[in-house]
Amino acid sequence: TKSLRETMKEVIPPKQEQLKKLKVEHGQTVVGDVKVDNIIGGMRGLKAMLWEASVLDPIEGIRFHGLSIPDCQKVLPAAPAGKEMIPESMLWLLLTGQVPTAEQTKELSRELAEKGDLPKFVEDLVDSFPRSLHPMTQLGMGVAALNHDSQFQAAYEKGIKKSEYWTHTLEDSINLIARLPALAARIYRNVYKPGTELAGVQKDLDLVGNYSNMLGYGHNETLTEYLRLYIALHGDHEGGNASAHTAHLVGSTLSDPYLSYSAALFALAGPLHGLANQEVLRWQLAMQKELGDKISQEDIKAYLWKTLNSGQVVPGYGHGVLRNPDPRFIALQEFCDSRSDLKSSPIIDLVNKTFQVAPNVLKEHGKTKNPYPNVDATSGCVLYHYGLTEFKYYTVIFGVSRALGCLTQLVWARALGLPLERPKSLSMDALTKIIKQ
Ligand code: FAM
Repeated sequence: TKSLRETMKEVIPPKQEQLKKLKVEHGQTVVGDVKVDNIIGGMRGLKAMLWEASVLDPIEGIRFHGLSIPDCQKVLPAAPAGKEMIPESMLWLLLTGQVPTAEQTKELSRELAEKGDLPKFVEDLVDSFPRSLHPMTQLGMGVAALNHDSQFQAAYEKGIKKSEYWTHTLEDSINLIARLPALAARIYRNVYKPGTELAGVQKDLDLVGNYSNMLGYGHNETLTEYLRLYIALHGDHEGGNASAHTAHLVGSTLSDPYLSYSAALFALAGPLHGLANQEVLRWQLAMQKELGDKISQEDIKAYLWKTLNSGQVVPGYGHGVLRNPDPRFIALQEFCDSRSDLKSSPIIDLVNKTFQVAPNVLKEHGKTKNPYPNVDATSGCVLYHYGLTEFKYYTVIFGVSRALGCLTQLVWARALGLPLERPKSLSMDALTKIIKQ
């Protein structure tokens, strides 16, 4: 069977040809207009970025190299004793556009475990942070510090050909993904369980098997399986979202993958993006506390209106692109439905009940373009159910996941020789001048 590197060497030349052809034959073809609304509206809907691994359809949701989430759940290999697709098989798909075999997936798991230990100075750095420093700040700083060992940076300093950039970018990306569980678990231990022992990386476990074990949940196979699904599902969501776009922008300066992904993590840390999952749980628990045990649809409706009337957003609802319930939300709901303990969990029940009411309330409210749940409407609840109740940590798990897509695109950006990103900005006066012309 072919290795990941051999597969990449095969799939890159046809893509380079495709890009060359696009440039030569269609370089001047118009694919859309730029409206003033796009410029002042956060560039919504503007087709202005190349992103190979996934495309987001407003109705169908995300597709990874053409495969929908249910497709991926059918074909992507699971952990040896598990059923859910694992991040390794998703990473292989994102990078190569091909579905890996069980053997290829296992080999990637083995490689990641082999490379999973943190350098001592990063352990010391993370241990020196105050416990009160937000876990996302710690993660971003830890990832940036890992660039001490960047192969790309070392090779660039020595002087390498542009055509070789991608190989070093790939090595850095694999090393970074391998080290994320140990880094993220160390942050969890330091902040929430200080003084307890931290398990080491086990060479025979898959990436999330190790992560769950280091978090102290290795004994809980359902939670470990959930984390596998969650981390595989969140791996990529097109290029325009804030974290992916940040990684791409920073990477386009030829910053190494560690620095690029560190920057992406700080975008993920914003409440309108990755921090939403912590907000959802806080909000649902406050609802539970206020409304008590027997909550009716009318109660939920009134609570939703109270949130909206106080000028706040309903966390976990709405999306920059999606205009339907997020298929990632559906996949996580199905996971819960298939396990009796989760099905009867009060917090998961409340998420379900909210889903039955919220879209109509949001439609009536009339502001959001998408009244349906996004993935964050449910993602934290299973963690909460199994005792991983530290909300502030949830975005870190998202951050372990999103590395798959952001780093894949960095490899492709280097393989395709994409240039420095540099859009044109305008002042309002300059814009007005153009309008008057
Ligand atoms: N509750 C109340 N109002 C909402 C809303 C919600 N869930 N979602 C959007 N709106 C409002 C929005 O604030 C805006 O109001 P103003 O015109 O007064 O500024 C209006 O509806 C139009 O917004 P939109 O075009 O529908 O959404 P955007 O593309 O601007 O924003 C989100 C998208 C996700 C930031 C937005 O829907 C939101 O704030 N949702 C709640 C937070 C959340 O769940 N974020 C998670 C996103 C997730 F996918 C992720 O990145 N992890």
